[in-house]
Amino acid sequence: MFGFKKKNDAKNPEPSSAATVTLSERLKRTRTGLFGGLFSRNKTVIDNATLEELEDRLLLADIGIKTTDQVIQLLKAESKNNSSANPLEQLKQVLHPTLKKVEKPLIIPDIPNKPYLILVVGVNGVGKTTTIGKLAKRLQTEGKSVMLAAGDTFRAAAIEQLQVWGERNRIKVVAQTHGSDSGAVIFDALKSARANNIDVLIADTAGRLHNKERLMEEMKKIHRIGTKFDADLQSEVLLVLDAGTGQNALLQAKQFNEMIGVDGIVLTKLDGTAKGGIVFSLADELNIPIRFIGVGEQVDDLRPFNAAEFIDALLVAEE
Ligand SMILES: Nc1nc2c(ncn2[C@@H]2O[C@H](COP(=O)(O)OP(=O)(O)OP(=O)(O)O)[C@@H](O)[C@H]2O)c(=O)[nH]1
Ligand SMILES: [Mg+2]
Repeated sequence: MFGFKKKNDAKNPEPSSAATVTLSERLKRTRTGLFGGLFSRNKTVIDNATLEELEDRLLLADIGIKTTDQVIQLLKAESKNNSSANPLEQLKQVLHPTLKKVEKPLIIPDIPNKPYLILVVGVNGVGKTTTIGKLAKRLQTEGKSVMLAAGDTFRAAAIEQLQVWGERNRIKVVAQTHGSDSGAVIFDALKSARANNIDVLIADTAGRLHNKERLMEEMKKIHRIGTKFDADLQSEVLLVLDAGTGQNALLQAKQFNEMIGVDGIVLTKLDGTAKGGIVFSLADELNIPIRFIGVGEQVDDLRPFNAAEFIDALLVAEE
């Protein structure tokens, strides 16, 4: 009904390269944790026992109480109204609207006052710098010129880590020394990007400072840099969240959103966790666009978030 594509991942041999690995394989832990053993191909009705089991699993996968209740209620109503429908399809249809409303891809506008600034924020270790590397490559592939700003001046190896991604993608990285003012680095990079007519400047930021309050203060300061440089500068605050941290990710999203306003989310490490259900909580509670998902450490492992594809990858009928 929503154009869900058929996936036959169960029959495929273990693929080797990122391009050939289906999303369903990458989401295996979340998928089996959520729905494994529940929906066989010949199942025609969702009975009460299945509903109870499903409810437990949705909660365990960090889908959140609110979304879980909604799903269970809707599913009960659906199965009453249309008992001959395929339960798997019913569940897909119930889950789809929640994710669809946050399916809003990152589109870089064609603007005269370049660069478009992407400020990448998030707590330490969530995958900011890696996401920047992947995103830079993706934007280059789309024909955009890209520059990076090494705004994480706090962690010792952060600048070098970004420079490695810069070399890999052959793009300039504007950096100063460890410990220098992060806002000044980003301001410098904005000047350089404008002088060189660069389409997109992606700025890395620190995930850890002396304490959480300092981090938020620093984020607010950095956030003002863009408008200080140019009051009409167009930008995106991109929050990176580690799916494996479950409900903590939701909490971080709320904090960053209150503090500086978040335009888009990248949910990383969905390949290594059973807590991928957090995507539903995020969508339901915050309604912030989910731009990308991270499903691995390689450069091609950043995928635009697509609700139907995501649900399709999670709900695969078993023999
Ligand atoms: N499996 C997997 N690993 C990822 C993904 N994204 C990032 N990582 C890994 O997570 C680790 C931390 O990534 P970084 O990019 O350094 O995280 P960060 O947010 O910049 O960390 P700080 O600079 O310390 O704040 C690295 O080992 C990455 O390779 C992903 O989607 N899947
Ligand atoms: Mg980093």
